[in-house]
Amino acid sequence: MEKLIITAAICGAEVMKEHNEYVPYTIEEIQREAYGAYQAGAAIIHLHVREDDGTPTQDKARFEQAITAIKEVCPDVLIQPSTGGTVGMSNDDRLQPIELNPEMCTLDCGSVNFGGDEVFINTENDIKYFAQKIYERNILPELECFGKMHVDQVLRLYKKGVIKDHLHFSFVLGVNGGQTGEERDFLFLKDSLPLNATYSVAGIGRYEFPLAELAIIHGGHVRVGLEDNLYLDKGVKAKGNKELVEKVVKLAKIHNRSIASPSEARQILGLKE
Ligand code: KMH
Ligand code: ZN
Repeated sequence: MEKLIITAAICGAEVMKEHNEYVPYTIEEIQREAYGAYQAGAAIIHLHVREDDGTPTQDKARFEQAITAIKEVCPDVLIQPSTGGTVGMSNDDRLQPIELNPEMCTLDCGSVNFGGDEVFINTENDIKYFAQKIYERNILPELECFGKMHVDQVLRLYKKGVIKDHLHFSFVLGVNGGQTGEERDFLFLKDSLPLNATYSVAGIGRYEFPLAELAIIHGGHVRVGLEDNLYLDKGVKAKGNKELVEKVVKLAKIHNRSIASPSEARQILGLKE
């Protein structure tokens, strides 16, 4: 089986220090959390950034500062800025970090309710616009799908040539308003993919580790981090992203799956060194 790529979603845009004190806001905190995750075995850092008071931002300069700080301590790690930002941001605001020409970034492949009145909007035309801007710069998009209909949307756009090889999906399951993260959901999604695609699974909240284990067993890849889940165990808050990545590494050992270095992750994803 392919080596396991671990992505650490270290920051997010919605979770706050009130939820877990280790959620990073400042550049120094982002650097600390990225380094801890990398030391534990993460090959990819899925990156959101904040103002010092925790306000989410897609400001290009702030991303540049964060990426520079991360590269100082883990020069080879793959950095995957979010183009999702947070609910309510404009498309061009969300797209700012791609101007830094990262190797990867996210591409959100459909709309989803986020609870209450919040809708994370990604219309078909939005997806086309993001795809055009991302491919123009030769960036590999991670195709974020919050449910099966988003996977179907990607496959339709793939047939039309809007979305291109290499297809690397991220199933984000268990969002309040999205598809749940039970085993049957996972199997349904992974079995819907073309054979040449790769995928990673991000389970929200209590789904994080059960889905990580399923992905490990079935040859997929895994995303964990404070963006998705604040707890190491039931009732026990994680003391940072490092602990969450360490737990995945332990699960991988149990199932005899080796961990991909950033360089091996690049090979698996078809990225140039
Ligand atoms: N914060 C969510 C609204 C992404 O990074 O591309 C969107 C998100 C997805 O986190
Ligand atoms: Zn994100």
